Amino acid sequence: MIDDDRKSRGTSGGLRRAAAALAGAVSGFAALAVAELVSAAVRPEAGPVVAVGGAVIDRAPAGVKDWAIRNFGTDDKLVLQLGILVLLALFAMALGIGALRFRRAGAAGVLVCGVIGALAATTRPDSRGLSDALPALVGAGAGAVVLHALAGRPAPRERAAGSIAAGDAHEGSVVDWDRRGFVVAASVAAAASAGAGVLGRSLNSSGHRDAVASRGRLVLPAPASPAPAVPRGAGLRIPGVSAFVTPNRSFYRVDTALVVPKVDATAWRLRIHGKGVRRPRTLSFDDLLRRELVERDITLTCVSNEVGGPYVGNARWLGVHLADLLAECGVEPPSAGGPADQLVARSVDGMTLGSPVEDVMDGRDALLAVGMNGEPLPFAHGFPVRMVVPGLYGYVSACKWIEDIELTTFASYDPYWAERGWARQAPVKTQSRIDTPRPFARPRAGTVMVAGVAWAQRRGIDRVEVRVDDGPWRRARLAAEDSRDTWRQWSFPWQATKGGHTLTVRATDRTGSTQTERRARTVPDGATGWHSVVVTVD
Ligand SMILES: Nc1nc2c(c(=O)[nH]1)N[C@H]1C(S)=C(S)[C@@H](COP(=O)(O)O)O[C@H]1N2
Ligand SMILES: [Mo]
Repeated sequence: MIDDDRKSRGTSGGLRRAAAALAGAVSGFAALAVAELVSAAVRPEAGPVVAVGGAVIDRAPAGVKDWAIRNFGTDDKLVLQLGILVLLALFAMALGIGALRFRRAGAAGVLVCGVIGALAATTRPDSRGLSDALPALVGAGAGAVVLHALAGRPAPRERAAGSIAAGDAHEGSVVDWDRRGFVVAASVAAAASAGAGVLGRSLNSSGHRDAVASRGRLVLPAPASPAPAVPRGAGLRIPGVSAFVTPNRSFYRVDTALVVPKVDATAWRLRIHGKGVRRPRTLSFDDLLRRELVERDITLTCVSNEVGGPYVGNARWLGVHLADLLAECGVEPPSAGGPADQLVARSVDGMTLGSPVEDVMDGRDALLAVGMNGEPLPFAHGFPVRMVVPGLYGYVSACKWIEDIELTTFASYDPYWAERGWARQAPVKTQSRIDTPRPFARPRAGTVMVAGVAWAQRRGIDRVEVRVDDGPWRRARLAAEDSRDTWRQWSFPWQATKGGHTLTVRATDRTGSTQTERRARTVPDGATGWHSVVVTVD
């Protein structure tokens, strides 16, 4: 009898705690759903998960971006958002259990979360002010009300009726709480939240309708200066080698945007101003399209690309020469006496990237690009306009969703990544990569094609060499060169013998300098070292 009694007591206490955790989870869900709905009225980027995620990214020191990219690749943002949701869910459940004892404290805890979300939203670089605090605050208010209401439910019914002395109604008491009332209230709250969340989601995406329509309508003008045809033989027909032109859908993506900005091209403006800009200008998208368009093949590389890594791609860009536009605004490079040595590009999401004015104006094809591989820029790659500067890593040049160009100096302003420990100036380093065979492949003995890509934008690739184990360096066959600013494919027919082997590659650029063997991390200005692949020949 005693045992039975204990058992029923334990079960009832466990059930109450489970119900309380559920109440917490439902109130957290309600808070997020209402926040989503309010963010549709304010702007999607002010939603608390996006804002907190963005704030985490902003505050992550040098190396953390790298670590995230290394471990999660392009899924890093998904992982971050899921992490925030899991933490929130756990915290909400803990608040629910806490509310069993201290009903007000539970609700207060939800409000504290709201304040954190509001602070994150209003301190993001793209914040539009106090209105950005609304989604988190209103959401938390709704969550607090739901928790307060639900936390009253698992109370013993008899206590309210006064039939049991207060002292007996402690947790674990065998008296039953109002289960049905709780289940009904929790279900209603969850269903209402789901409704609010779905409505918020759909409003948020329809807010992007104008942007999507402006991209859909866009017909890119023909270039006045088309890209020279890619020479025959620039792309080797060797299975496993990266395509010479990287298709847009497989082009790597690296940015801090948790929500891809969707900009309406018809409302887009670009402002050019700052030190030494004698004739500041603001351009519309049509202003840009009316200019002479050039088309160029340019290989873009991320500073976070490890030796052998995937963050490099080659595309055919369509755009206007940035140097011409700057010259029209009266900008002169430092070598001609101009006072500004740094060009800071700012995106609609508040990202800042700084390039040397000298590089942008030295005659290279520094572009304000509107097209990528024959179509308007995809949203993820910067629609409607982005910068592309051959020879500079993306983080110091390739501003996506650009809306502002300010001429300034390196001494007076640090853009986003420079503030986080990355180099202020970062030309692309000469690199090469083995695409095939893949690491740990098991090719058959005989002729095995070793092949891959090498790049040294602005300088061009002069030579690629391959070494088997500790043998001599031997020249690989170079595919035809498209331009100095594009990567170059190479191949090496290897007479493979049975056993384990290490294949290593190195490139030499046209300045005569050979890719260094010295291993360097990606922070602060790009990885160095030789790429090697270990295979077992059967
Ligand atoms: N607005 C914005 N532009 C940005 C970034 C960013 O985070 N935000 N990342 C830069 C970095 S680090 C790189 S390598 C390139 C990558 O361009 P992609 O995503 O089109 O490949 O974009 C650059 N432009
Ligand atoms: Mo990058």
